[in-house]
Amino acid sequence: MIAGIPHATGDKVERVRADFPILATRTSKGKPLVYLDSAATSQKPRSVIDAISHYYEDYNANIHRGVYEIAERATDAYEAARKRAAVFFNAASTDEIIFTRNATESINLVCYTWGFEHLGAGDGILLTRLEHHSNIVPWQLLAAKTGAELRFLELDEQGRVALDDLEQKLQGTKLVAITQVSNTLGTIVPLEQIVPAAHAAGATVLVDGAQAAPHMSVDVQALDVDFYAVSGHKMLAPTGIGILYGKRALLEAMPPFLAGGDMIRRVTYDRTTYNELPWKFEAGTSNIAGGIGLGAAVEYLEGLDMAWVREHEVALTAYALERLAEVPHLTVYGPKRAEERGGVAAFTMGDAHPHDLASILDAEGVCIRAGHHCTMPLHERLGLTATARASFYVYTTFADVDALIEALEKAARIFKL
Ligand code: 7TS
Repeated sequence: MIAGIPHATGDKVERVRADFPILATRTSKGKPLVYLDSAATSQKPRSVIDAISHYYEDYNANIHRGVYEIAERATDAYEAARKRAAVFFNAASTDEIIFTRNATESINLVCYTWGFEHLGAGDGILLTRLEHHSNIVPWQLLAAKTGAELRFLELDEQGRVALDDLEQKLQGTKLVAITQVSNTLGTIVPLEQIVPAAHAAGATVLVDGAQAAPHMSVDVQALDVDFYAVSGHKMLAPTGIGILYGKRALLEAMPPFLAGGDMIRRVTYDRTTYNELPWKFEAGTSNIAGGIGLGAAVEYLEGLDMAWVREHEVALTAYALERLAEVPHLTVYGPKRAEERGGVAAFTMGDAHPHDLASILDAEGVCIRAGHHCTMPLHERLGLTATARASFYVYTTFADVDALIEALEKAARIFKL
């Protein structure tokens, strides 16, 4: 047992934890909550919860229409959140930030607008073997309708993306749609190598940032991605709000996705002209509270500093990998070095079923996810049907990792491993 790696960020984590009301709660069995499922969804700080209640209690009104005071306040707060997100991701302009429901909707928006306009028979769509179902299934649907073809970048023995045949796979590829961080193996995908090569080959690049945006500093201009998809709920914001970043020229040329109120400039019974960006892609009444909550979440993350967030998670992941290696019969999947991964660790323990493991851990107050984590094809490639997965965030402590290990050792005794 390692008695805790020296870790300069420890005091700060304790201060962070105090901002998350749920972390002070106990399970029905009286156990302190050890939340290790942040890759599924993050917990929410008090400032986000307050921003949402404040909206409903003080200035609830629909946006972009009312001329009265609270309607204007609601519109201003919602648009201020968009502006904050634009700065956070370093978009060239606030208009390039489209609010969606989540990363899944962001990817579907690109698929059904840009994708169906630009991809046809024989065109390549290049993914990695790491992708979440959200970044596979839309392209399969498109391929089935258009005759476009899915291709995949393979993985090495540590689950890192192999780039040796990148140039070859880019030939005839019109879209590269890849995750930045794997939600299962934790692999960080080398966008700095893939994006320039994709552009040189004439391909457009969509990045699924669901597991990256919450955990590291993301600069969409420096990355030079064409589209970037984000889920708010994984980065301290409420559920039901996400972002699609897109380069302005691409967004302007794209047809609308959903049609209805708010996305129009002028409608007659015969025809419609569309609103300008970003509202062209935001039909119907928006998730106003969600947008305002996302603004508060971004503000909170800015206050923490994304460089610290990443440093904290690398330290935690390194510690978790060392400690998990001590547990008998346990196999962790993905890159060996913490620096090459996000804060997730998927593992199996002997032939114990991951769901049984998760249930035993639950009795100890330790929340992990078990299953295929919406990466069934990846699990199949690893020869697995399911894994158990612990995932970390800004409020996770070394003590949480210790609690995980202790609960796993207990499970090993129960399974007589
Ligand atoms: N892309 C990646 C890489 C993800 O990890 C997820 C969600 C999504 C897309 C979809 O996000 P959504 O907010 O649109 O649903 N991943 C997980 C997970 O790992 N456990 O629960 C959800």
